[in-house]
Amino acid sequence: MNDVFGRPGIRFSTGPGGLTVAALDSGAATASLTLLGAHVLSFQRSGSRPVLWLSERAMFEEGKPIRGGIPICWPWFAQHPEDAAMPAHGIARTRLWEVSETGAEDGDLRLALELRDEPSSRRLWPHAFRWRFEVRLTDRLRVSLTAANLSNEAAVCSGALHSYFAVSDIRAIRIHGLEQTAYLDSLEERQLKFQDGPIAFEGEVDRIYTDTTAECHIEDPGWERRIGIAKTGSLSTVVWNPWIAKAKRMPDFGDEEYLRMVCVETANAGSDLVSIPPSGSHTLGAEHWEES
Ligand code: TA6
Repeated sequence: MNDVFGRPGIRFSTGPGGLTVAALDSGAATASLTLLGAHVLSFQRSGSRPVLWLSERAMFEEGKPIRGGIPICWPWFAQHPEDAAMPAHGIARTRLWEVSETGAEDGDLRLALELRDEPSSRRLWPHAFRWRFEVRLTDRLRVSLTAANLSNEAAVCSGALHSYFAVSDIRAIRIHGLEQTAYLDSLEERQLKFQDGPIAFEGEVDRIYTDTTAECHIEDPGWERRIGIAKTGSLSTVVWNPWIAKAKRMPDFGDEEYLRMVCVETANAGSDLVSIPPSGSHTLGAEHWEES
């Protein structure tokens, strides 16, 4: 793979679980992703702490989601809208993607992967599709999912770039950008509520902020930094921390790890659905950076 797609700053190797992992080093930052789920595993500015969080108990097995980094939740978010027996968060994150393109110019690295429909996917999602996931690394990380609908009927989708961020202590951080925004509380049957000030955490939080294109910032006093999150093609922002009880119930999540992570997800969820017409496409994009 390195013969075809290797570039200065982009190398492929065999990683955990025997999965193929791409390591990117732009000089200003490093990142890595696995072909399973086109899943970004890490992003870190040179000389700084990791921006993304990855569970120490993450599993690396085809068919299973990886806990942390940026899971691609597509073409549905959370439970399937009609069939609860379907896998949570869609089919993109548990399938093997193929590298389609790489590029490296002056510390600006690009890597693209693609996933096409096949009989096993059409049993779960009855549309022909071509999904392309692109990663760009400078001192910032930019990711985008472009979903092309190759079928001859509209495809109604929801989804998320489900980013897990590393924090010093969930109890000390605040999330800015969603003040004065309505949200659906997933802990209370998606009851509609309203966010007044910055988001603080004193227990499990699982919220779909709706009809928002806002840029968010995670303010982390413990590590004296802010993490920036900007987005395109997204009308929802999902904020999640499992807290104590839910963390204990997840086998791929350490009991104390809830203290060191928070999800701020670039999404279209709840009532913010995306209808992709035949031969049309939709792009969901997220940009992450660190300010110290
Ligand atoms: O981030 C929102 C959410 O839907 C939570 O309800 C929680 O289930 C989380 O995603 C993780 O889902 P997963 O299927 O990866 O365990």
